[in-house]
This record gives sequence, structure tokens and C-alpha cells, in this order.
Amino acid sequence: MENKILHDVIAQFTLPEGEYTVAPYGNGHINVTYCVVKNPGENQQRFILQRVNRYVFKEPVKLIENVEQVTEFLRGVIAGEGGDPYRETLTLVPAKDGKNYVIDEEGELWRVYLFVEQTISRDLPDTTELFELSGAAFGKFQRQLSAFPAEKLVETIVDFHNTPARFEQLMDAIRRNDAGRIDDVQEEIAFCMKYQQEVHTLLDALKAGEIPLRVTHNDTKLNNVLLDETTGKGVCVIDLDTVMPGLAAYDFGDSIRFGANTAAEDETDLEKVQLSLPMFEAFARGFVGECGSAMGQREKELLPMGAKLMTLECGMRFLADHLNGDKYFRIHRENHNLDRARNQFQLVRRMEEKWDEMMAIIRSI
Ligand code: ADP
Ligand code: GN1
Ligand code: MG
Repeated sequence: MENKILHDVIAQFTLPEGEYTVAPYGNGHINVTYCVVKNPGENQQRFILQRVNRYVFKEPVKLIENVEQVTEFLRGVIAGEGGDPYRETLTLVPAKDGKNYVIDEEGELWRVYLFVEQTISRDLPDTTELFELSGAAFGKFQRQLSAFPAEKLVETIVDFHNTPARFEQLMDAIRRNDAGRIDDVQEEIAFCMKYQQEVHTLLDALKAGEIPLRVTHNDTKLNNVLLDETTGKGVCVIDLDTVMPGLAAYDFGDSIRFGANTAAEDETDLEKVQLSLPMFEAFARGFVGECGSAMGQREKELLPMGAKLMTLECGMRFLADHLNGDKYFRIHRENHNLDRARNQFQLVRRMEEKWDEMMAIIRSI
């Protein structure tokens, strides 16, 4: 069935004539991604085909409109800076009806992007140099969008990085206990309860006018930036589904939580979960360097808080999803979301142990 749908969907896009192969691709937790190859071999041409997750994104057509607007704006900025707009941002391939998506017979929304060739996407940074370059790419992305009119964007996920709201969603999941797993997670719940006040820190700073609301990426995992396969330089920031008004500290924090963790996000041996200060420093240099004068003093000072709260928030989201029966994040084994949550909470502890060092690094930049 899936094959028939895939075939029908592909036929509806304006792809060039040829023989096509399709295979699952990438390690995203949300959408279903395929690599579509025209005439596999030396002169092949590749595309990325994605089924947008409807459980996560309630209004997928509006999401596409966001992506259209953001990529169009970026194309202008990139061209103005002398870059290659077809390589440095995503390009949607239209369907034959002129829309930038196809709805299949089951109501699922599909889209196609040009494949950005000669790039790599990493799940863990190999070196501090690579991580610094990815920090620069996300910093540059934020700077390039700084003049984008935020009011044009739909909030594709309401309260996406509203950490107090995420705390309340966890409380809700605990009360409902849908999957009947509450007894196994008492320690994790007790851990989260300690942060009931602290989860407000960044949004309070926003309300007090200490830091600005910007157009941010909101999902700055390392595998959401494509790096040049020879130089390692950031080429293209991808996964634009959550580009919305947000906080620089959260974009910074999401990268740190993922790339400065010495272990994978779902590592179960928690001894291996450490915060790498060299990685933290490298990313901070790249990110702050590219944001440049656009970043205020208070905003900079709150970057370590962004790292801690984003790690905690992600852990709370994994834990809530575990309690809800794994409806949001794709899992690949039993208790996968619980393993991810424990890993994130361990990283929060590690960050607290290294708090003074993190602050000193940020002050030195
Ligand atoms: P998800 O929302 O599920 O994380 P992504 O949009 O991040 O989906 O895509 C998953 C993976 O597919 C990425 O991490 C990247 O490796 C690869 N990918 C996505 N878009 C492109 C593209 N245009 N060119 C090359 N690789 C891509
Ligand atoms: C999801 O889509 P992906 O895999 O890049 C999630 C992020 C989480 C991340 C945890 C839309 O990112 O918010 O931080 O998993 N994306 C969405 O790995 O919820
Ligand atoms: Mg992704």
C-alpha cells in the first residue's frame, strides 16, 4: 500500500522524466523522509520527499506557507550576499497543480525539496571545529532572518518552546497516565518538580523586556544543518517547519543539548552523558560570532540558561510522550522516550555542575 501511495504521490510532482528509486532517509523524529533518486548512477539527481507529521503539525498547509515565505525571503538575502540560493536554503519542488505540496488519498501532506548535494548531516559532532561551524550556520540563519516580518508567520506548533507550558503539559500527562506507566517514572517526576519556578526564567525576561522576541529556527539539532562535505562549513539550515517567533537562547540551547552532550540523545549508560565544555565553547563562538552585534548583552548572558532550560524542556517532552503512550516522537525500541528523558535530565545535572564554567566561557566571548 505504502508503495502505491509513494508512487502516486511522486507522479504528482513536477519531477523530470526518468527511472526513479525511493528509500527511507535520515534520522528525524517527526516527519517521514525519503530520498528519491532519478536515474541512479553517475548522473543521478536526488530529491527529498517528506510526509509531514499531522499529529505534530495540525495545519500542514499553513506550515507549507510558512516555509514558502521563509525560503523566499532567504533566497533574496542569500543572493544579496553573493551566495547560491539553491544551495543555501531549501527549495520546494512544486506539484503539477502549482501547489508546493500534494495531499494523498489518506489526507496526508507530502512535499519535495531539492537535495542539497555535496553535504553531510551529522548526529554527533566529530570535532569542535565542525561544531563551531554549525554554530556559525545557525547564528547566520538568525541574522539573515532578522528583518523578516514575524507577524507573517503562523505558529505551526502553539507554545512550542514555552517551557512553563511544557511543564504543565507534563503535569497533565501525569494526571491522565494514559499509558499506565506512572509507577516507573516517580524519580523523573520528582526531578522535574524541582524546576517549577525556574522554567519561567526566559519567558519572564522576555516579558520584562530584557531580551527580544526574534524569528528563530526552534529546532537547531546538529542534523538540521547541512555542512559542506569537504570544508565542513555550514551550507544550508534545513527542517524549517518550526521557524517562528522565539528566543535566541532557545536556539542556542537546543544545539548545545544535542551536540555538546558527549553521548547520543538516547544513550542509556548515563555515565557517558557529560557536558563537553570544549564543544560548548566552540558552538558559542560560532553562534555569537555570526549573530554579531545583533545580540544584546542580556541575551548573551542568558545563553547558558537557554541550554539548561531547553535540555530540561526536551526531557519533559520525552517524559510526557512516554506517559501518553509515545504519540509524538517516533520510537525505535521499548521505553525509548523514557531513555531519552533520563538522558536529558542527566545532562541538566551535568550543566549545573559546570554552570560557572559555562558562564565564564560566555563572558569571555
Ligand atoms: P525531521 O523533521 O523528521 O527531522 P528533516 O527535515 O530534518 O526531518 O529531514 C530529515 C533528514 O533528512 C535531515 O536530518 C537530513 O539528513 C536529510 N535532509 C532533509 N532535507 C534535505 C535536503 N534538502 N538535502 C539533503 N538532505 C536533506
Ligand atoms: C524533534 O524533527 P527533529 O527530529 O529534528 C523535535 C524537536 C526535538 C527533537 C529531539 C517539531 O526534532 O523539538 O528537540 O526532536 N521537533 C519537533 O530530538 O517537535
Ligand atoms: Mg530534523
